[in-house]
Amino acid sequence: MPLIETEFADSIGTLVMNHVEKRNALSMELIDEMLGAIEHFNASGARVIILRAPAGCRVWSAGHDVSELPDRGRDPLGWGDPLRVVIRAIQESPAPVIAHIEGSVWGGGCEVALACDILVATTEASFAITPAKLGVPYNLGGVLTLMNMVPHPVLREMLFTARPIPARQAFNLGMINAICDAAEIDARVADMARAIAANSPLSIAAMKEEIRLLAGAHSISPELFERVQALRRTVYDSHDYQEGLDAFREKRKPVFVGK
Ligand code: KGJ
Repeated sequence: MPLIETEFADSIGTLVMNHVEKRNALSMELIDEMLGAIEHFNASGARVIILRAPAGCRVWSAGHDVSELPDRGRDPLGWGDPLRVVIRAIQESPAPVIAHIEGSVWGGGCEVALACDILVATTEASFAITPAKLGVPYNLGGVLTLMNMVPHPVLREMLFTARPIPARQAFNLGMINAICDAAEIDARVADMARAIAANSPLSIAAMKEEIRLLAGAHSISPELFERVQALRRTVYDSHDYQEGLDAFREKRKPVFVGK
């Protein structure tokens, strides 16, 4: 059974993440299907891509599939990790990607949403960034996606408390473009998609790429990069990282000791 549904009409590609039993946890299998759909939309000349969950979903995405995170001793969010790959596919697609968000959004799911070009959410939606609940050292590219979208004091609060913020707060902070009732969201997103699809795709693709390149234009010395990687390595080598994974798998609260 496929884990996604797709539709392509009027130059608008719609990708529905549809693994509701696992709350759209971003497993390799789900991400492989998402990548195939994005490639197909790009090759078919899609002018807009809509990324969504099924109507009425309580969880938009539960984030990285925790069962696929490696045990202690290996970087859980390296360059080839499926979450990193799908984030790049969204950011590098020439077509603007609209996140159509119903339900709660967690961890890597939150980064996927925030990597989209435009976010429209229902008033019931919420956003939580939860690596600190698992003991995961988030990677530099991921932190950059978040820093480009969330005011830094709010980002620190979200990262350090791992608590969800409601869609209305995200809207007031400018993290998302629009909020509306669930009954209206399809029409709001369709209206936005049609407006984009009617404009010049070449102009839009160039501007999207310019924004991506400029927003990522931070230079970092090899020494600093190696220092950050060493910091992260200390985290994923730790007892606490393994404890976070074990606790999730055993459905219990983790006990972190700071080692
Ligand atoms: N990974 C793997 N499996 C998951 C995940 C996940 N992230 N989330 C949910 N599942 C699985 C559960 O293990 C259940 O499997 C099923 O989905 C339904 O979940 O026991 P099974 O049926 O085999 P559950 O918890 O019964 O559903 P709800 O009670 O509706 O709760 C939904 C929640 C999304 C609130 C809850 O599942 C949850 O807290 N999930 C984890 C959310 C999270 O912290 N995700 C961040 C993962 N980390 C990251 O993305 C990253 C990048 N990081 O750096 O940490």
